[in-house]
Formats: sequence, structure tokens, C-alpha cells
Amino acid sequence: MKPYSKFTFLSATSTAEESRVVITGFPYELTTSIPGTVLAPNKIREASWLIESYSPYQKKNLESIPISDLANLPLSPLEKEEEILSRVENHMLPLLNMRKKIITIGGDHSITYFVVKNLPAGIRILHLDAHLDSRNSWKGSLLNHATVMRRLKESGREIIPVGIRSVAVEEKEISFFPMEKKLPLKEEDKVYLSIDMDVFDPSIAPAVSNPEPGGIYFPEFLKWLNRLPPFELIGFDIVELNPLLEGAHITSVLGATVIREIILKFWSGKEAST
Ligand SMILES: [Mn+2]
Repeated sequence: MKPYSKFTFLSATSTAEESRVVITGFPYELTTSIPGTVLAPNKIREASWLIESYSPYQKKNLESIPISDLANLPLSPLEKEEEILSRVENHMLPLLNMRKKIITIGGDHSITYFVVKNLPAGIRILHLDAHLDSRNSWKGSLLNHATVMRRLKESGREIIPVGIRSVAVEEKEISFFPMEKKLPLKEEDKVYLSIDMDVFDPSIAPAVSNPEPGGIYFPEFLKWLNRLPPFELIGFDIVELNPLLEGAHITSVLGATVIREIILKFWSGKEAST
């Protein structure tokens, strides 16, 4: 094992070949609401140095698992979608062929599209998010953080959304699972998990592009994780963390949502129901 470096995630000091788990940063953002998610991969690595490798919840030590951190894959929003897809494919396919477990740190949520496009068919996508990300387009763009799950569904992927609490009118027919509901996953299922950090309550995760009140707290997340059936997790991503927003615009979003709710509760006629 090589000595630790602050440029890698905590104990991720193995080479790709000797590792079981491979971490890559995708510092890519295209149309995210407030710029800054490009900084998240390195920020999360830096933050990993503040935590212990040992989990008192699971009584397991991360250091006992061979993990490799392959730094960041430089992806530019100026590149065409096909160029990004082919570069992500060149990066990911050798790892998938070596049966590595894949962790990708975003970046905005569109990176999930590029990752999932490389996964074999039949893998079920577990989508932990405050939002459904299933609009048809957003600000004139078809592939971005607000449409990514719709694009994946159109390409034949099954999406299982969990933790949703903000729904656009055009998304209102899409069903989703509350955190406490048992998920339709079986032991033999192969699953990819995409985590938008805004699934957490803004009080504990303020640094996200689109904070939404009423989110989960860390103990609820641990409980959810603990209750998941023993399916095969082939990879996961963490997206939408924006280090530039630590401590910012939480209250105004909460305030706006409270105002909306009060108006709808007391002053709405039938026309507000959709
Ligand atoms: Mn979201």
C-alpha cells in the first residue's frame, strides 16, 4: 500500500488493478442552477481526511478494502455529448471488464447519464434525490441535471426514485418511493445508485444547487441503507454538491416554499389543482 495523499479519497491508495473499488471524479457541469459542482470531487476528497476510516455504525474499517482513486476525468461542457460519452466509455469499460465497483463523484447530475450509458442492460437504477430530474427539457437543453432520469428512461433504463419531495407539473404522473417504503429489489438484482446530495435536508446539506426543505437526516439515511435488501450494487455516484454554497441561500428557498404552501392552503381555488 502506498502512503496516503490528500489528493486521494481517504484510504484509496491501491492501484486500479489491485483494487476492488475505483473512485473517479467527474468535475463536469453544464446547466446546473448555480455553478460550482465542478469543485466537488476535490472538496469531497479533502473532507474525507476529516473523518475516520472506521464506521462505528457498521463496525467496519474502510482501510481493509482495496480502493483506488483515479483522480478526475477532465470533461468540458464545450465538448459534444458523443465526445464525452466516448471518453467516459474509454475510462469505464476497462474497469467494468475487470469487475471493479465504480464510484463517480460529480459534477452536476448529468454525469449519471454518461456513467449509466456504459453499464450493461438490466441494471436497475436507484435514484435518491429530492427531485425527479425527469423534465423533457430545461432552459432549451435536452440533457442536463433536470432531465437526466427521463433521458435514461428513454434509453430503456428502469429508474426507482426515492426521497422525492419536489415535482414539476410535467412530472406529476411519475411514481416514487418514500424513504420508509420497502423497495421492490431482490437479492439477485444488479443495482446502480445515484445520490443527489439534495435528498438530505438543507440544514445538514446546505451546499447543493437546489436545496429543498423536508429532507432526510443522516440517521434516517443510515437506517435506509441498513434496511436495503442484499442486492448487488455495481456502482454509485454522488452529485450536485456545490462547495461554493456552503452556508448560503438555505433560508430563502425554505421561505419561498413556505409562502407557496400557505398561499395554496388558504387562497387557492380549484384552478391551482392540476
Ligand atoms: Mn435534486
